[in-house]
Amino acid sequence: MTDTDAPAISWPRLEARLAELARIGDTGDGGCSRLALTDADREGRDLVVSWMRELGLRVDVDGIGNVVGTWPADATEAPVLTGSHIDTVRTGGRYDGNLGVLAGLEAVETIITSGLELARPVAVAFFTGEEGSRFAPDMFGSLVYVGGLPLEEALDTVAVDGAVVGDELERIGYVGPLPCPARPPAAFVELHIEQGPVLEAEGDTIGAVTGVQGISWQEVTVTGQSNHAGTTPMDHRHDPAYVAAALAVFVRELADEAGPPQVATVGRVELHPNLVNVVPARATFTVDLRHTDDDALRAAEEAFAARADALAATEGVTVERRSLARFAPVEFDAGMVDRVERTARARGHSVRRMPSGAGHDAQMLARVCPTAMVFTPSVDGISHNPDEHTLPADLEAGAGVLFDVLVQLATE
Ligand code: HGY
Ligand code: MN
Ligand code: MN
Ligand code: MN
Repeated sequence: MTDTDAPAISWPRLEARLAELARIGDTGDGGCSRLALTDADREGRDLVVSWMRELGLRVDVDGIGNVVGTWPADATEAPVLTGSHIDTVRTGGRYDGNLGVLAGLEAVETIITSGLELARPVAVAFFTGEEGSRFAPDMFGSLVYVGGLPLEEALDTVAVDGAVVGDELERIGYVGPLPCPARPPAAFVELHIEQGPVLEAEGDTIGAVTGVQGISWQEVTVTGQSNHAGTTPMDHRHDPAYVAAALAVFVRELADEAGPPQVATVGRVELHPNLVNVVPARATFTVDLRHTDDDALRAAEEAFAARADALAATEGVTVERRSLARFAPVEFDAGMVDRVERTARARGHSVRRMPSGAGHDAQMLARVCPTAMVFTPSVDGISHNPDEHTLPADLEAGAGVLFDVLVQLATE
């Protein structure tokens, strides 16, 4: 699809939609905050759904709030599906997830206006709660979509702020009749920013993503004895803050010693009662461990558990570990990855085959259909940060590759 008379996406239209969606939950510093199923998320959903309806797509909502826009509207066959997520972390950027949904919408709109003869329907989706930061696990909606989490269990999930998923879906009006799990699409392709430093460092424009590394999220609750900060001798203390801090240092040193691709993050820490002159009663924190090799990931989990138990014994506290998410590494369909690479090269782009450090809805869709991802570079490798940025030319390049891959899959 590279000759001059071939249909082409409209970058100005895509750029305008990215900017309009970014205004919802705008944090004033270039970023977005639309935590899953909050009012800001609802506003973003309503805007994207209005664009889907203006295009004449059939808009289906399933029981966990995933939204799929299908063309033709009367299609009954399994579509070629694209999409991503529009929920963000609290300090999110404007492209994480949003690019994949809006570039997918742009591709579908271009397919419609070009009058291309389709062999199968096309569709664009946004999945509920991909970030997993308000309620876990991440890739929440797409996991239910593919049957990896029963709908009833998902609806009963409690968010970090105490809200219940089912109540939140009702509140924002996104409980739909489409059954979960969904009928598998014919194929799935997701465009996403890399969110890391590799493409920029290597000077490549497109990533042909080979798969997604394994993810292990735990919530750790350390319970000790609250006491007076001034009167309690150090050898009388059962201090959860000390154990939490020691474990945060442990996972950092574990990852430093293991070297790439092992990564480890303590992202959320809460102390109770969280007061300057009280030895805490309780420390609750999260540990995010990731690795491309599942055995290495399991070894890191086991080392963490052993260290936690040893510290609990010496400090006289209890440590409870609760899994929030555990996904083994995923390999994408080799033929689909080749297709992304071939298509990007045909457009004259430099392409790199690479695994994804971040989790994505595509890793769930890979369970039920041939799946691949297209990456575009992240400036300074920054993401989950208001400074998240990708050059317009790279955004347009990614959207063009996505369009070509979708057209191939829908017309062959
Ligand atoms: O955590 C992740 O990798 C994704 O952003 N949900
Ligand atoms: Mn994302
Ligand atoms: Mn993200
Ligand atoms: Mn993702």
